[in-house]
Amino acid sequence: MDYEALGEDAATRIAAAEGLEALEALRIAYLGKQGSISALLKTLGALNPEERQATGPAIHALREHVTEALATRKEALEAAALEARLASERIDLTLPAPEAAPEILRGSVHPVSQVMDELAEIFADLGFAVASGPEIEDDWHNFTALNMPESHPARAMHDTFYFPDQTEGGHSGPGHGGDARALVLRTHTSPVQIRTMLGQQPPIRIIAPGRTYRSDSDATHTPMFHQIEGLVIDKGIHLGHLKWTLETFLKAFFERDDIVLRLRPSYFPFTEPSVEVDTGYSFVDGRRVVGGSGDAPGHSWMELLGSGMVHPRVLSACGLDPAEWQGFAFGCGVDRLAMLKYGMNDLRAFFDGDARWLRHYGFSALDVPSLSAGVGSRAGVSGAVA
Ligand code: 2NL
Repeated sequence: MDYEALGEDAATRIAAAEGLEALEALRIAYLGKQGSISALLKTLGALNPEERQATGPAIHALREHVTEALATRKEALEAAALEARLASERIDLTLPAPEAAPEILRGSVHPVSQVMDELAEIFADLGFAVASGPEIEDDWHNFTALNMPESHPARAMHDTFYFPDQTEGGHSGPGHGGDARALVLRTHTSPVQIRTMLGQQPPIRIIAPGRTYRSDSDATHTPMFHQIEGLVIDKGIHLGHLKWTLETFLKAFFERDDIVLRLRPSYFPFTEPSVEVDTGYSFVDGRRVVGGSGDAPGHSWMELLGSGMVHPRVLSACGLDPAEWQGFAFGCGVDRLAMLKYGMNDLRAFFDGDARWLRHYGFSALDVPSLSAGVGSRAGVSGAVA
């Protein structure tokens, strides 16, 4: 028998198989239990050793040839099927979603992004630029320049995520602070302000919104959260400027004229004096609503942000003469501002990526915050996409 011709014939049929099902039928016909090649292999057992030596290798080569042809064709058919699927399931993201598009096709702006845009708009009106910097910081910019030298107790309060040691003979990790090159995930956006002071001459007016990280996780803390800090450096700056700026900012943000602030003495390593800023609020329909004096009937005070006059040591670390330049700084959680304004009660849901939550609390991308139109979304406190 001409096994080679048999093999060629089989290979031709296999290469012409139109689909995976047809291919499988051919595999069974040749190599299945009742297959023609399987039958040939079975005849080998009945042969004497000489005959087996003569025909065995040819039959085995035939099986090899057919097995290989099957594998090659299978790969080609599968690749073609994938190509077809990719082509048919492609979504053209450049097309606008039609009015009746399924909800899932319509994106929305996350409340954190919305609030950051609102803050940028409010502070732009006050002459502040938006500054940004790396989320992976070195120990010097995150701590040392902010008057938190090695072994400063406030370092421990930050629950820092340290990177594994990068340098030979260097060290990093809790208890090894002070190596200026050690890398951390920034615990606040203050290093952005440090970098700004080092990089440009005063007067400086900036806000630094962005992601920050602390090794902390419970109902009110997520390992990643968002902060906004503000910094003003100029001549003759005092606490009065700080209070006016914060009051103006909060009135614009909450879109209310009756915001009342209470400044309490506090402590931060990077400010002196340091003040904690409280605002009055009351409960309306079971929701915390900012406004009024915390001393008014039915009202209380809640802490909203931390601030103070920039510590002379921080100015010096950034090459500024404290006798010539003064400034104020403040810091506050963006996630918390969003919760207060738009009424969410669980911080963790912010970062679950649940599309239903995003549909409920998200904002239309076309609804850009502007002071003239009202800095909040037109969707207002309901926060829903229009
Ligand atoms: C808070 C308190 C604060 C600052 C942040 C700051 C930055 C520089 C110099 C001085 Cl470069 N201060 N930032 C000042 C006081 C308070 O944040 O409770 N944040 C969530």
